[in-house]
Amino acid sequence: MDIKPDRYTFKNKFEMAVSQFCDLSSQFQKVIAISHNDADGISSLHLIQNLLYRMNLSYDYFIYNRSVSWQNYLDGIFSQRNTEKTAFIFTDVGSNLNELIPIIRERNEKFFILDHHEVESDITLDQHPENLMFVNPTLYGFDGIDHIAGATLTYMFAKAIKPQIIKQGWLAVIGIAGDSLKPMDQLRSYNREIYEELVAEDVIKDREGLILFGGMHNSIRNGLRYSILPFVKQFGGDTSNSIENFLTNLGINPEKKVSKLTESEIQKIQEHGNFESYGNYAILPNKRGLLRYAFEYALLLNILCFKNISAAVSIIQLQNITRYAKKIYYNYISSLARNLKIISRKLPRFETDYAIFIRIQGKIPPSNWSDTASFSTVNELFNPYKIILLGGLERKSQTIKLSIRCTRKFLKRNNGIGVNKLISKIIKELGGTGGGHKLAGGLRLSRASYKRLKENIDGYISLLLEEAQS
Ligand SMILES: [Mn+2]
Repeated sequence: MDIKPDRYTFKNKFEMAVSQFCDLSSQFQKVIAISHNDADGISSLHLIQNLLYRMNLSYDYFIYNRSVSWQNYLDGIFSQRNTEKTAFIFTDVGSNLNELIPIIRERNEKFFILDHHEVESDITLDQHPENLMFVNPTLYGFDGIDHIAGATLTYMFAKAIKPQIIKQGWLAVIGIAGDSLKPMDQLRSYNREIYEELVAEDVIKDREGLILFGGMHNSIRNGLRYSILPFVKQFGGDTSNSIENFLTNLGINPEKKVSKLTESEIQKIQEHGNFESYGNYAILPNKRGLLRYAFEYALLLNILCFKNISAAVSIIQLQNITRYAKKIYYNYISSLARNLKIISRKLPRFETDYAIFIRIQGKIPPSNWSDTASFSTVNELFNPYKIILLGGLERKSQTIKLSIRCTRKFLKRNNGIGVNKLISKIIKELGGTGGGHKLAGGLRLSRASYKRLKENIDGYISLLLEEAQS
């Protein structure tokens, strides 16, 4: 599974893409940027827009949310002129080459794909069509989360063409924060290198302290209440006075900002609150309020991408948060903290050697199932060596709807068998619909199949493990 990244070969391909884009740019009459609908994607898009503006190229942009096939999506964008004077740049999307290559082969436009998602294709690089430049570091052994975010790759590309892009490097840090969900001291490889470069150039500031992601901009009282990374079991989602009392007893003003706490206050909070959460976080000096904090900014963008995509695209240009966005942010974060509290304390579960089933129907609204599942795994609220299946009966369809998650620890222990492989196996054995990637996915099943799944899940996983070994 673990291969050492091949920097040299990756760098070669990367530089080829840069020089090809530069060489051809004088022939481009229009560039169409397509990016992913999340914080990393929106940051990548904004970096590309900055680059194209500096190159005096005219451009359009589109956001792809994977709800339709690439064929359907691009049919709506392609122009009849079909000319090599148009270029497409995909950022943070575009690695589904099984779908994309047959489409690109039929076109005359030039395609540049800069992505860090796992490649879905059996087509080897030397079989790529000539009008495609495909740059994806995961092909060379890099990890698409820890080593290089989509916005990191986009930043490197844009900066190689226009060095002044460094001033926009804060966008890459938002992409990293949104995709990695980790304190900045845990960054590796290119993510780490560009982060250090941006700190050295004063584009961003690196701070060390108590990490309560989701509430870094807030008072310590709200920080403990709304933090979703870590979710602090004793305080998260709490609406009583217990956080105030806890802090006052320690001699700490509950209204003090998380970022202003002293070392000794931080120590006391961790010791008496029974949690450990210390590390580095990024500050964006040109922004105000919540937007100064890279993680919270990224979280806000991720939320807005689902609620209101144009608000997401516009807030990347703003210095300060809007009232509208603030309201959405607090609604989201307070319900997520409440849901994590519910799920970590009360709910009945059915546990096997490999899996934990949790019924949350009636306790948590179905629209929140997916995020609750994700953050419960990231926070390791359950045994990280088991797959989590969270959900219940959906009334209108009378089917069982499940959000399925696993951790990297699970993948590592089980030979790379993760959520997507399990889902395919279940569908093959029991029917149903669904899909996903290694760490996360969703599935719909009949009630009868769900019952059989609970009985047979360990058998399915054992079979997958045997197949992986042979
Ligand atoms: Mn990404």
